[in-house]
Amino acid sequence: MTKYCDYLKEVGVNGDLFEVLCACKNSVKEISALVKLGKIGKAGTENVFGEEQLELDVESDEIIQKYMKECEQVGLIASEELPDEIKVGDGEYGVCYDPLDGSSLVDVNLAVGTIFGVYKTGSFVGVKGSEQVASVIAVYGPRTTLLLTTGNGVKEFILNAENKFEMNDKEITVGEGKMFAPGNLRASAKRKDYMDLVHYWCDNQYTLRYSGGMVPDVNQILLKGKGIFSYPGYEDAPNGKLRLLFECAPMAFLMEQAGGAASDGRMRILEKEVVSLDQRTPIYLGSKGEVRRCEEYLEK
Ligand code: P6P
Repeated sequence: MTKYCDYLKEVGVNGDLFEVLCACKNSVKEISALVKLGKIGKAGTENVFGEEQLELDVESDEIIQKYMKECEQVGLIASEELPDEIKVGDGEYGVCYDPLDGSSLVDVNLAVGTIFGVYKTGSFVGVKGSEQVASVIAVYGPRTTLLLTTGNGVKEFILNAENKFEMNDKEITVGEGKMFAPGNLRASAKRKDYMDLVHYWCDNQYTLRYSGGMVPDVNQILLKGKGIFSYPGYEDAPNGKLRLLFECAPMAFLMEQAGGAASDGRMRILEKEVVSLDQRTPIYLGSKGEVRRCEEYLEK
């Protein structure tokens, strides 16, 4: 079985980027153990979005910060849990991350994840998702897995009994199929266009697969090779809830590398410029046909 580091070398990822992606991988191993055994209480603090932080949010962020600061190839980090980007060294790589997306699902024992976007940049403000050189998501479920792209397609790695990530040889591509993950369903009460789209999926007997955790929900679409994840905005939150830099751009890179698509309803997620770290965006992510359907129904 091919190990994570061996795969990176096989696809020509070596030197500085290799070290950065090993730092991401090593932080995931520690967070995996934390999720299984860590405390699930409240931290008594809020993140920059005004969301109450759990101890797991803070501790998983601290784990990633530790590995990024130890990696001399990383010069800049930005975390969904921190107010600003932080210069951590002279490295040429910037790593933005959501340390534990969906952390509130841990106390009901549902899967959660970590999201990394890797850029060669001196600031995240002004970048576009298309400038990412790598994207990694980790899923903490019955197993701990990684999905990685460096622009050479998408590969899954599974944490084994020896605490090593082994590659799954399965080809990861996304085509058409009847599976939907309709986020922000409450918006359909105020948006007839979203209600009409949900009715289309229901009338055509699509299989509902929505957990409330973006990482496992999108991971499922990638591994099942079909489906659509939607999270529109509505009057209370015109751009929705999901963050362009920390969630949507890394997911969009993975989805496009698997042959799918990612749109805000009008344009590619990867073409959207990051104007602020806390920028939100509607997102429609999945097979090309389903993303096109969302664009036709929703963002006229
Ligand atoms: P809602 C988790 O809090 C998250 O950021 C994503 O992982 C998930 O897709 C979304 O929010 C869920 O939002 O509105 O369904 O609670």
